[in-house]
This record gives sequence, structure tokens and C-alpha cells, in this order.
Amino acid sequence: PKLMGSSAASAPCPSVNLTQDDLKKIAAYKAVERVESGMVVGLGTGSTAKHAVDRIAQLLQQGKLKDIVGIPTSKKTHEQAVSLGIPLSDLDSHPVIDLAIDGADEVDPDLNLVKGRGGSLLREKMVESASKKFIVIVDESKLVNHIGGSGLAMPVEVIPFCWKHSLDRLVSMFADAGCEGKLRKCAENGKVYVTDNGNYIIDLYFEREIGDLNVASDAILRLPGIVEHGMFIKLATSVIVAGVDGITVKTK
Ligand code: ABF
Repeated sequence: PKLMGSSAASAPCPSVNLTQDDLKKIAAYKAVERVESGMVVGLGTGSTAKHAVDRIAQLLQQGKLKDIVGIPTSKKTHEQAVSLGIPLSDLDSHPVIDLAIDGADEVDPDLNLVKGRGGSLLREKMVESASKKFIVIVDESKLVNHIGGSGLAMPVEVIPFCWKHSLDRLVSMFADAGCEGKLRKCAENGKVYVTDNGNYIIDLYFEREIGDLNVASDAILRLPGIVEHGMFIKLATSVIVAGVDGITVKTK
């Protein structure tokens, strides 16, 4: 696809029917162009980030990248990276990450994000907030005017103890926005979804905009029993959006 909104040049795209997964892969490969030998790289989670991890492994195997240390954001990505032979470490040993690459569920015009519909928001936020650069990779379906306003879930990770109480407090906190909350269950077996950290996820749904994101974030995090929420406010340094008409790079 053509490259738009950025100074980088790119060959024109042949007119083909691209699937959503093709677009995810295009965004992921574009982001991996920013990875340099010797970097400590945050490895994201989800179907878009998976392409980035595959690509990094491929470049390592081809000798085009060397001495990469990956910091995975979930057990699943850890397994993928191990299976591909990417050397791994963690935030304890590498508290500063050069570059993190990850997907998102929603991206607003200020590059604020909703993440965590894949369940890995806590480790993602820990890794990505420790990164000098955080590149978000999405297909164009993830672009929204206001995060939390798409009618889809805004995830909150909570400790299992009295989760219903936490859910009720979250819902009343956002009553003005027409909030509903649901405990996340596994689609396969209906059991309660448990995060990599042994916690539960409450998915919040809003009928109306939630207002100031920083105010909402602070209020959520002040509730005892809440571990983290899926709003990533001003954390992304750039967003690579792959669409049928080309690639757009949005930078802060
Ligand atoms: C992670 O995976 C997220 O935080 C987000 O929830 C999800 C996006 O998934 P996909 O790339 O599969 O759409 O990046």
C-alpha cells in the first residue's frame, strides 16, 4: 500500500483485495523496520503484534537483526517468542526498553488507546510505559473519535476478591455515561477468564462518552481492588495504521 502521513517513501501498491489480517501484517512489518540490532524490544500481544514477533524472528534468522532482547507482554507472546528462538528477558533485568510494538483495540485522534480486549493490559502497560518509544500497529477498523465510545468493551483488571463489589463501584462511577459492566468469561467454556496475573477482567460498556480520560483513569485507579484499566493515555509515540488505501503513520 501507499504510505501516507509520513515522510518515508514507499512503492505504490498493486490493486489487490487485502484481508484484515493482511492489513495487520502490513502495519506490523512497517513497525519492525524501526527495530535496530542491539535493541531491547517490547513484544506485544494479539493477532497484529503476533506478526511483528514473527517478523523480528525472521530477521534474526536471516542475520539482518542481531543481539535483540525481547520483553514479552503476555505468557502467550512469551511462548511464541521462545518457539521462534528470540532471546528474552524481563523488566527486572531491563527496566528501560528501547522500543515496544503492540496492537490496540481503539485509537483516538490524540493517539490515546483502549487495550486489553485480548486480556493482557497489565503487562502491556508495564512494558509499554517503560519504553522510550511505543509504536502501535492497527488496521483502520481500530480508529475511533472517542475511546470508550465504540460500544465495545473497555477492560479493567480487578483482583478476584469480591469482584462483584468492584464491578458495582465501577458501574456507579460511570452512571452518567450509561455504563454497564460484565465479568469476562471464556468464550470456549463459559468459565471466568483469568489473566496471566491471576486476576479477573470486568468489561465496561458505555452508552455515552466518559469525558476527561485522565479524570476517569485516576478515579478508576483510586478504587481498592482495581489493578489496572485498558485506557492507555498518551503512551503511544506513534501509530501505524494499515488501510486498503495505504499506510498512515500518526506521530505525537
Ligand atoms: C493487544 O491485543 C491488545 O491490548 C488488544 O487488546 C489486542 C488487539 O488485538 P488484535 O491485534 O488481535 O486486534 O494488543
